Amino acid sequence: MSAADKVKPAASPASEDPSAIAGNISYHAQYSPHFSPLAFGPEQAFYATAESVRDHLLQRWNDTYLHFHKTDPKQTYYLSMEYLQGRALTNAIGNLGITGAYADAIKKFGYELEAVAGQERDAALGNGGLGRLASCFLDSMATLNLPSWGYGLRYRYGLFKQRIAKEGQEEIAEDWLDKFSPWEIVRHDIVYPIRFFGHVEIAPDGRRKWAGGEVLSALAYDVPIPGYKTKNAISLRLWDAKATAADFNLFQFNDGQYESAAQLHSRAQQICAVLYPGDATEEGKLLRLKQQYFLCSASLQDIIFRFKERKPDRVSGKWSEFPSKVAVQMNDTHPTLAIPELMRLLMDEEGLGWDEAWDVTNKTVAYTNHTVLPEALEKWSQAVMRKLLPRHMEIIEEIDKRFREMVISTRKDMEGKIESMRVLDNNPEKPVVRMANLCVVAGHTVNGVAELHSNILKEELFADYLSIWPKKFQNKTNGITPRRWLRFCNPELSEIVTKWLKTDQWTSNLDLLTGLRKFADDEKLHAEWAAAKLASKKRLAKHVLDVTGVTIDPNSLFDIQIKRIHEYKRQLMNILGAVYRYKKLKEMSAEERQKVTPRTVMVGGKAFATYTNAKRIVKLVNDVGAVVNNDADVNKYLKVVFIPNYNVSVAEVLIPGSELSQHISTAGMEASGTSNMKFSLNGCVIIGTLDGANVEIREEVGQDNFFLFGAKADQIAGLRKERENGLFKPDPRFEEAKQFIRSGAFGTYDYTPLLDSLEGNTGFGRGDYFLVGYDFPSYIEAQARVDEAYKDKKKWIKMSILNTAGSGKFSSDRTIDQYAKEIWGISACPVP
Ligand code: GLG
Repeated sequence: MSAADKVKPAASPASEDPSAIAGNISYHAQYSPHFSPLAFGPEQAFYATAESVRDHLLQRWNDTYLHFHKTDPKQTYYLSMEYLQGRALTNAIGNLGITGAYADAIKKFGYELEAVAGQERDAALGNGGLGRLASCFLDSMATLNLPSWGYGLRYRYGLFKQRIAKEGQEEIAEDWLDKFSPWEIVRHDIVYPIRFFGHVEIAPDGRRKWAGGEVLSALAYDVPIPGYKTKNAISLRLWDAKATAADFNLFQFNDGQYESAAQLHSRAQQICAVLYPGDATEEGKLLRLKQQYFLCSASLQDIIFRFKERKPDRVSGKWSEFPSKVAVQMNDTHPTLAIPELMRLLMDEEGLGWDEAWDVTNKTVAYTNHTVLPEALEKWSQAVMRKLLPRHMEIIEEIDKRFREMVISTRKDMEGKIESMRVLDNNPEKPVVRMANLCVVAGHTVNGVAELHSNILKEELFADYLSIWPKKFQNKTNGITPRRWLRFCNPELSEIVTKWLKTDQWTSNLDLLTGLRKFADDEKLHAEWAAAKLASKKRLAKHVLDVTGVTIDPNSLFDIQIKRIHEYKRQLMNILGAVYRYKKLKEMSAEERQKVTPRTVMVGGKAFATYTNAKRIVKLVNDVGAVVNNDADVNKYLKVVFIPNYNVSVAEVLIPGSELSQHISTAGMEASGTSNMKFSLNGCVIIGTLDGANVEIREEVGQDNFFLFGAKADQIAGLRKERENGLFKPDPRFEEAKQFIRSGAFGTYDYTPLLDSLEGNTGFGRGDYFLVGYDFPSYIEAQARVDEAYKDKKKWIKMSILNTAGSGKFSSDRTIDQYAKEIWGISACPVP
């Protein structure tokens, strides 16, 4: 039956009355030409509903754009290779305050809102925390009415979709655009040329000019981002790469040379095909660099266009005004090319001299570092850079030269440090450009993402620069949006919080959660809290059954670790712990087992396609699960489940249902972590090391409400040295767990190389670099404390409440407010 058979279409966009909304949905079902008009199943209902919501968003988007245009405030542009937006429908109507109206409207078609919302595919244009952080930031920027936009790329196939097969993880292309995304608005008038390769010429006026090579177009797609309870809606502008009809060689095509006829078209398609294409080959490296430049160039041309658009009488003599109107934030080093690109545009296109262009660039750009892992600090081959971006390479060389001269002339004492501080590493075997150094040298501010991490940046990674620019370095502890990560994903708990605080203002003022502390012993609250948790656990159990076929017991302790799979995050320690637990359970008598706290261990996350050990870990979790879950002796007391294809919408089911979550990285290695904040906010207790934001979470929720174990950051180097010197003595429990796996208890797959990485004192793939062996005993002991604590239901619920109550600091509204005031110098610009 068609939508119009049920509800008469009425084209009244942006109404908040359920009947009018239903009419608008019906209108979209018929006149938005995506599906044939007769069928109206849940999928069609989703797309028509989303398009109807988009009408609301567009209205706000337009009003906001116009308001910013008229008031001409200083605006922030957030440049990020990743955004993990997840689903948008529930979030959009929630932020707009029209959830009830939409639920009623959808009922008129015979559907439930939740089922319709469940049809949406995740926009998964990211990899992990860095991408999800960017998405939380957009939500807070809009909510705080800040003049700010995000820029990114419109990857057709995202990162990848994870499937678990017999051999372990398989990657398949993400299908979020297989139909279409109802949230993006293509802007056919926003197109910029992007050049690659070519050479540098001297123009008649003496300016340097980049010419030749190949030129593609960047086309803008806008995703409106509504703020919570405000009229403001900002933009996430995603660039797609295009070639034009003029690039299509009709002559060749008619001659049967189909591939060469459309060569530029296929190169354009490669640019936005996937996030982080494999970079083992030279082609792969070149493609990644192209992507980065594509994002930077399109965004900066657009930013300059808007700078001029807002005041057309701004003459070129006024470029000094640029930094008072524009702030550019580089999310990690991926958008570093924004620096030489802004220099190039200012000098070659706008005619500024070096000093003036440098001054403008320096006052405009700032850099956030998200990791201290050396392999993640990008370095690009100078040869590749020179070939793809010859003019930028000249500019980078000049930046490097001037930096060296500055240090030599002003800081004699630093001379010995210059080589490691330089932008260029001219090692003749492998000359590279160090992107992080370029960011530090050119940016006005550099920040880390949690206190501990920012201190490591100042004391270690960037210590030499600190003595030159003591004021350049800041901390901005990460945050998460309380809208998506409590209000909308956990309605049961949200209602309880609102009821006990007697206000729902916590949704935009998360510090109010401390008001729960005084009820932490209240039995009525305990009963409600436990009931909400159980409801979420049941929903989670259903998800697990649906995607894995494994039945889990909602009365067992739900223990979750979800994040990208990486050796430093130590999922291997988690699974070794589960293996040890399993072995002990096997050794117990039936009576002894009855005293054990039943536990369901869940692990989820994607392993990068070429990261072999990470993939082995995924396989191991699955293999352990297959044995444990089918072992009738013990599976009442332990289940181990790998949750496939972890993404934002899966997290929205898992986090509310969690009771214990693991944030167990080697201290000093996890810059911040943000899922730790989400868990804690949802009343989940953390077992973790003193790493990243764990340190601050523990401070806020209280040390009694956090299970701490493991070495501290300042011990790690010493422990590694000790190990190198052969002084490490492994605990028998650690040996036992490894030996059990080696014995073949979990199947025939060869785990030797994975386990060997934990053996020996040093060496590539050996030597237990992440100190699993060192921390294992204290980890097992902390887990035993968890088991004991869980037996005391009252105590556990109190811990849970105090976790939520102590989460106020971790709102991304707080984080963004600090960025706005302390880095960007922007202020709120609400649409009246
Ligand atoms: C990083 C880090 C995380 C951090 C996130 C956001 O590994 O610790 O929470 O960025 O700052 N690359 C990442 O995902």
